[in-house]
Amino acid sequence: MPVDRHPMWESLGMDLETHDVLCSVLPTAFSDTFLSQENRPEGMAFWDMVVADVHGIRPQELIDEQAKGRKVFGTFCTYVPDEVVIACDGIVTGLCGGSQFWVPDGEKYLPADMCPLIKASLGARFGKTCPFFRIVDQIVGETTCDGKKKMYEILATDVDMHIMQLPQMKRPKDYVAFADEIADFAKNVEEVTGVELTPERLAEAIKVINNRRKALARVYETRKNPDIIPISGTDALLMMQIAFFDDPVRCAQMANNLADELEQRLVDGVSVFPKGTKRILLTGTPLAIPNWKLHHIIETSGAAIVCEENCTGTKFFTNLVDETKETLPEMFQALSDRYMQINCACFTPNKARIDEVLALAKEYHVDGVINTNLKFCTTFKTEAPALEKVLEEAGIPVLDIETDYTDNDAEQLRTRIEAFVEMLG
Ligand code: BJ8
Repeated sequence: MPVDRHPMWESLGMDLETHDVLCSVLPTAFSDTFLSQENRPEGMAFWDMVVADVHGIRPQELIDEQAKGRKVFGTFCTYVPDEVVIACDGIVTGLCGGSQFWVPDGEKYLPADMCPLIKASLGARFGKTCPFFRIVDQIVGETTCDGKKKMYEILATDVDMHIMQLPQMKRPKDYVAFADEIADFAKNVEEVTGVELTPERLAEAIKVINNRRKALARVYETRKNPDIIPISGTDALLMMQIAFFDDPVRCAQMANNLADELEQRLVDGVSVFPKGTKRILLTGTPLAIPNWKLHHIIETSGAAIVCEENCTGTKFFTNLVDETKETLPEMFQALSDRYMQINCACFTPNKARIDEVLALAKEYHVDGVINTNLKFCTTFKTEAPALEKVLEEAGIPVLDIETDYTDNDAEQLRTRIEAFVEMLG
């Protein structure tokens, strides 16, 4: 018997009627996208359970922890170091909106020609239709793209915000500056949580988040096998999307269990796609939950996604934080050194992303790359021609796609993707 979450949502001041509409469409979207797949790993049962009650199970856990005095921090970006929050006994939850459902409420405050991720995120808060946005004690923003920066100003009229100043270049002095910014962030987290940050606490938190990275990387490692595809890209994406919300220790444990199963699948020769299925690397803007659109279209058009080079993919777990540092300043620098290696299009220059895509295309034995861009994300869009040029020179076919959260272009996308897959031979 499913638990009735309405009393909890009501206590959060949510718009119950509108939220019920969202709750009524999600199960169909989930079942069409996920349950229609064959031969899914058994380990996916955990993520299926979480997503089946995505606005219930985890929000209730967060509320229970708040009742014990813990604080919840909402974030929008993979540059925000979870370690600092965890070290002060805080909890981190991702907030990026991935549904068209929230966009109209966002457009009441933002220009229509803004990226849907930004509009959906603001809409989720101001429309009172997302429990995570209602629960958070503080939202942590960052100076990445212009749209997000301006959205944070509007959010700040409604909720406590802390903004991290992220450098936009990667010179040695920028690495130092970001370490300094992390130190300021730590002071803020100490104030909000009332917990003093000690080197011992931060060292432990660094290990926790590194363990999560290692576990997620293990799952991805199995996707590099050139002959067997042990998990669909759609399922791998779901694991990644929920990693932003889940407790990091449980996330690592579940991902390790899944990796065990996938490694066994490689031994047993169990593949979720027939031999010869074209292997795709997806790169570009992140895919916030429940944005499953492209994965579903690609994987029902004769291809399999074997790697996501984006923030809901490799960028989230690649590179570990050095665990050997002993003082807080050294640890802040170690955190900066790891986080500054993320190659977001907000940086200039950002050639390292292109090098990374090329390297991953080889590691994952891909037949083609799909470069996807959320409409009106100018930074990622501007990088597309340079990326295409490098891939084409390396003999790797590329398809460039721009889309939003609506289904209006689904058929057109399917036609283009099917033609691309056919072209791969
Ligand atoms: S590190 S990709 S999570 S900023 S898609 S909101 S960039 S207009 S999400 Fe991102 Fe951090 Fe970069 Fe990753 Fe702006 Fe583009 Fe929208 Fe974007």
